[in-house]
Amino acid sequence: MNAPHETSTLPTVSSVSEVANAYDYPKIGRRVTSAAGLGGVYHAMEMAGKNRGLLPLLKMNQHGGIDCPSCAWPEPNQNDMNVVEFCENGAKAVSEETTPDRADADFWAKYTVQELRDQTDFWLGKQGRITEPMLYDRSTGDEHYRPVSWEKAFALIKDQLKSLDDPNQAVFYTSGRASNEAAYAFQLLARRLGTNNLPDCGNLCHESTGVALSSTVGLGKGSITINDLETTDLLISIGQNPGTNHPRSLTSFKKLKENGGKMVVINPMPETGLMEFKEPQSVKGMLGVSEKLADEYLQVRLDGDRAFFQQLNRELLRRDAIDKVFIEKFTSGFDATVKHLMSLDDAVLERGSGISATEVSRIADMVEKAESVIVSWTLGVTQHKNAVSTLREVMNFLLMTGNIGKPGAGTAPFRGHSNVQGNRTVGIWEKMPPRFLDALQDYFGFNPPRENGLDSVDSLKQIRDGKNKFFMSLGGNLVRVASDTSAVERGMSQQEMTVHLSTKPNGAHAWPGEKSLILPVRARTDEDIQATGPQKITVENSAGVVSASIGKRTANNDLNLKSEVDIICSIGRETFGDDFWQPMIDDYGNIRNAIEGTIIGFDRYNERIERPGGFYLPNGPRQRVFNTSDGKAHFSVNETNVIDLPENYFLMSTVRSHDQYNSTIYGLDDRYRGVRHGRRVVFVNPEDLEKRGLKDGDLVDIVSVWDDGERRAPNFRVVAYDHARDCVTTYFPEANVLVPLDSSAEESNTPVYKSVVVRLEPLGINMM
Ligand SMILES: Nc1nc2c(c(=O)[nH]1)N[C@H]1C(S)=C(S)[C@@H](COP(=O)(O)OP(=O)(O)OC[C@H]3O[C@@H](n4cnc5c(=O)[nH]c(N)nc54)[C@H](O)[C@@H]3O)O[C@H]1N2
Ligand SMILES: Nc1nc2c(c(=O)[nH]1)N[C@H]1C(S)=C(S)[C@@H](COP(=O)(O)OP(=O)(O)OC[C@H]3O[C@@H](n4cnc5c(=O)[nH]c(N)nc54)[C@H](O)[C@@H]3O)O[C@H]1N2
Ligand SMILES: [Mo]
Repeated sequence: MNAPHETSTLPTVSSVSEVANAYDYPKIGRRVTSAAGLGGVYHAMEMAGKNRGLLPLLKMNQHGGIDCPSCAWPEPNQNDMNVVEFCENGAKAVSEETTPDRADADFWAKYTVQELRDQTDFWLGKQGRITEPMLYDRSTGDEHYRPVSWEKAFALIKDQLKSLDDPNQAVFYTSGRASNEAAYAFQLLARRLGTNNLPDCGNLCHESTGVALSSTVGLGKGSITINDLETTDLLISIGQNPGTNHPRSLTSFKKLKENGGKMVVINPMPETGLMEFKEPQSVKGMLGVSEKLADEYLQVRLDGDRAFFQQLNRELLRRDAIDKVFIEKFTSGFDATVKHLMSLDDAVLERGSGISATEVSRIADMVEKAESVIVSWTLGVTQHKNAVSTLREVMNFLLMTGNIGKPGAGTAPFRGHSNVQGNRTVGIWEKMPPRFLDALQDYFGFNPPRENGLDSVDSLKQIRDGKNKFFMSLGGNLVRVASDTSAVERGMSQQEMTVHLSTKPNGAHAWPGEKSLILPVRARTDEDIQATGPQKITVENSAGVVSASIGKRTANNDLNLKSEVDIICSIGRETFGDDFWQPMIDDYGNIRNAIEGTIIGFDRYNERIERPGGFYLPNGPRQRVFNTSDGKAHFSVNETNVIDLPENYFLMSTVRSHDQYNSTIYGLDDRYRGVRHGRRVVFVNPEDLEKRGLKDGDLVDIVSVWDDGERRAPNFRVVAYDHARDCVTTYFPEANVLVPLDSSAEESNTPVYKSVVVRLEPLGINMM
């Protein structure tokens, strides 16, 4: 057996006091069981006040203001806007950007790269905004990053790009916070160099959604508007924790309930934000009165959603509760689906989902009564081995009931990063269609590469295997958020050059290539003035609405930062000498003209973003137009694939706490799950604890077993929790070390972060 793949920097411990010294020390208390409310706004204001971030907050998500850099939740109609349209976690995101703390030259002089490796992401992020460009050069023997001029930084990147034998030795990664303008410039840089290696965080997130929706309804995006959500008869929410990750959606859930709609929640954990709600801006909410959200809660087994939708679809077929007119007119493949569904075994499906026939029948009753149904989902569905089939089964459900392309009905994948959907629209994709590449060629006059590039997982394999020379990251923190942490760390540092466009220090900076540049950027909240005056940027939300965002002047404007567009286009200008780069820096309207000239749906782009609320991109499924091979929406046949566990093993999911934004750790609490002061916790059903001889408070190592050896994440405190049986949940990114790069979903290649087979190995220490 190979050596365990553990994170090298974590010590093992043998007593409670050692735990307290070596790790954060989680304490478990009472859960806060209704989301938002005065508490939420109080927490938000507290952080904002401390960090002088109040001004940007008040302009957040308003016309002429800043689009919130946190999640991709759509803005309500301008008339429905609240005076303050932001949530606690949006406030945290803004106050992280507007922080007065500085990671300046002294900070980088104080810590060697090795010392940075020993720090947590929480500590790194708390050091504050990076103040000037920094260079690390291993060949000098100096173990520190040192200040470097922008000119020298661009010249070094030019030399490196010119020295590659093959442009495919370069990888250009994007995190979904980048604006449409920065993302478009970034894909142009990669394709000008000659590679389609444009992985993005979307590969790790909603790729399964994109694949399933494109193949069934011909567009890889959701079909609903915010108004649909608020007026639907029935919302089925699967695998999401909106109280933490899309808090502004709770206002729409509440409107849905006020309008008489019902909610079904499918989740292995009864997440606070889905069960009860207090609206911070209403009198009742201020008085602390909470309202019930979920009408039905199904405690599904991890990866059990496919089996559940097969149970439900069978039940609806048995009842003949289907929309025959819709099926006949708009779909193909129905008969094969019926035949397959009817051949399945109820007992196997029930074992797969953990949901009883009685529960299925109750949900079928609700579906039968509803004139319109929406299914919403996020990562609890997309990050499994057979996630694409699960979503195709969800589509079978919506298609057989005719719930697509009519008011109050359709698909609602809640996107992650605030502009992850827009990045993809404007060309951040390793396999953009030939139509786009042709348009790029016509517009800019160079010949873009035609073969597909690498997605995130395949890029990381190339990096791990020592075959990649240049890595550039437009935001994000791929080292921390990817699978197989230690292998990725080693791979990153084997490269000739790594370049990070970042706001604050993060784990990726601690694993530099031979040469490494940290190029500090203006964030979305910062004012951005170029030759033609203040610049706006644009973003697309989960509902396909494109709107503008303008930063405001803050103390950060005095730092030696550049905008992402400026940095990327300057690299393009210096490296290739083309005359199209500088005008794009001087006026971002020129980038929007290029987007309009190369991508469908952006006519009169510069004009239409001036409208309050922006504009909708075309959406076929919303109009029952299906851009598939036969112009119909496709039914599909999906295998059941129940994961059977060896004795004493669990299925493990990795999720976000309430105090984090992916690898940015805002704080060490997760008050909705009752956790304080720590993150190394694993939530387990009390009956499972008893069955396996474990107790609440036990310290355990989490171990996963693979063909190439075991992977171990040490020292997690067991927390007895109302969790689906035989399944456990812990936090990402601490547990990413347990997932091999090779464990990724069929078709979408998204890492399997939510159904990892693990055992819990007790260390003989109890922390109660
Ligand atoms: N504040 C804040 N906001 C964020 C983020 C953040 O880190 N912090 N991240 C952003 C990003 S990039 C994204 S992609 C989104 C992520 O948004 P979410 O998908 O809400 O994020 P997770 O925390 O991974 O939560 C997954 C949920 O799915 C459930 N789940 C896990 N496995 C299964 C399963 O097999 N079946 C079902 N039915 N449920 C399951 C978990 O219990 C949990 O409730 O949020 C975005 N918004
Ligand atoms: N186990 C497990 N792993 C997961 C997931 C999971 O659920 N479980 N979820 C996956 C998902 S959905 C995603 S999206 C990825 C997240 O992957 P990423 O998007 O790569 O990671 P983030 O942590 O969001 O990136 C944070 C960094 O972005 C930089 N940053 C912040 N704002 C800006 C800005 O305005 N401009 C620039 N240039 N940089 C900025 C900061 O330096 C910060 O350190 O993680 C994935 N990994
Ligand atoms: Mo994401």
